[in-house]
Amino acid sequence: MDEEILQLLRKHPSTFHSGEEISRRLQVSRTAIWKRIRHLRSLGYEIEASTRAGYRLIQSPDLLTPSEVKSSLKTEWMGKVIHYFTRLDSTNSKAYELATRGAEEGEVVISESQEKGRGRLGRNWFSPPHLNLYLSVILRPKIPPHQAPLITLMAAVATAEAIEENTGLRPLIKWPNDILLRGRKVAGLLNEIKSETDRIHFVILGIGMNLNMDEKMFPQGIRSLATSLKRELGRTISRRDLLSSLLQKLEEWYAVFLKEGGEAILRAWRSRAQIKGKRLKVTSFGESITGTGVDVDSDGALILETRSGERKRVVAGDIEYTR
Ligand code: BTX
Repeated sequence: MDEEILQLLRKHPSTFHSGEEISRRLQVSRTAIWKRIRHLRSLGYEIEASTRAGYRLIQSPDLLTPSEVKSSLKTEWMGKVIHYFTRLDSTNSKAYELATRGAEEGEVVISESQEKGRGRLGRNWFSPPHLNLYLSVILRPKIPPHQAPLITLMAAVATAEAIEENTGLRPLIKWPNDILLRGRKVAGLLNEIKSETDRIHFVILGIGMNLNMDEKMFPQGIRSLATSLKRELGRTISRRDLLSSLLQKLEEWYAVFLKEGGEAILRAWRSRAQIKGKRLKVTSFGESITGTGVDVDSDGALILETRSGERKRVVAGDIEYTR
């Protein structure tokens, strides 16, 4: 019911809507409406109440509720269904569960906080409430499973562009999934896939982005490695606006990928990534190799050349720039 009340109030933001009108439209008592208004106020909505005139929406908080997000979302299909939570273990786990039960392409899981936000390889993603973005998008691409890593590269490009559009900052990408500002991680991607040998059932595109965390809010262990948009810009960024841009960029780049294939994605990715000619140390499945970055191949795997001139192909792992 909260969503319906907000929709009504939002339609004509400067005018009052009488309690009677709202209760007639939603077919509940005026007392029930008053209770919901009180609840909405407790969430940060500023709603003026006048005994004679009724209710009027003055200001919305920066929440990521479906009605808040949809009021600024310009996508055609992505994010039309939003599963919203104030707290979850992990948006990826929830999206995986929903996709297994038949959730459709473009459905999005958003949480204000995560208790067990996940990074890759069993690592954690620090996810305190109301400051950042934590979301997972369900995709059902009709591509062979070996091309799935390209979806990660596609999402990295979309994430970097959404940041740039909202802040003017120019994020770089570190293979395969880190989004960096001044060498520090501002966003990370965790993609999970359910597939058979020749077909993908679904991909869960998990994105975590630091927006409004101050430096002192980061745990000691990652303070020097991580950053937030606020830390870089010195001002607060609207989570709703950034989320809207992000979903829009994802929708656009996904369409490019499906229509034009991986090459278009790789071109955009290469212009933001620092691979070619860089000295790299790659750790993959417990083994480390050092060499010079050559490129990423058409499946999104990293190619590097070792000192002896041998070319190695790495499909998953972490890189460190050694010089
Ligand atoms: P990753 O394994 O590349 O990065 C995880 C590492 O990054 C951690 O070990 C830590 O050093 C550092 N780190 C942890 N939290 C943060 C943070 N908030 N900002 C910067 N650095 C951090 C990257 O994995 C993939 C992260 C995806 C997170 C999203 S959030 C929505 C979705 N749901 C979910 O559970 N995970 C994804």
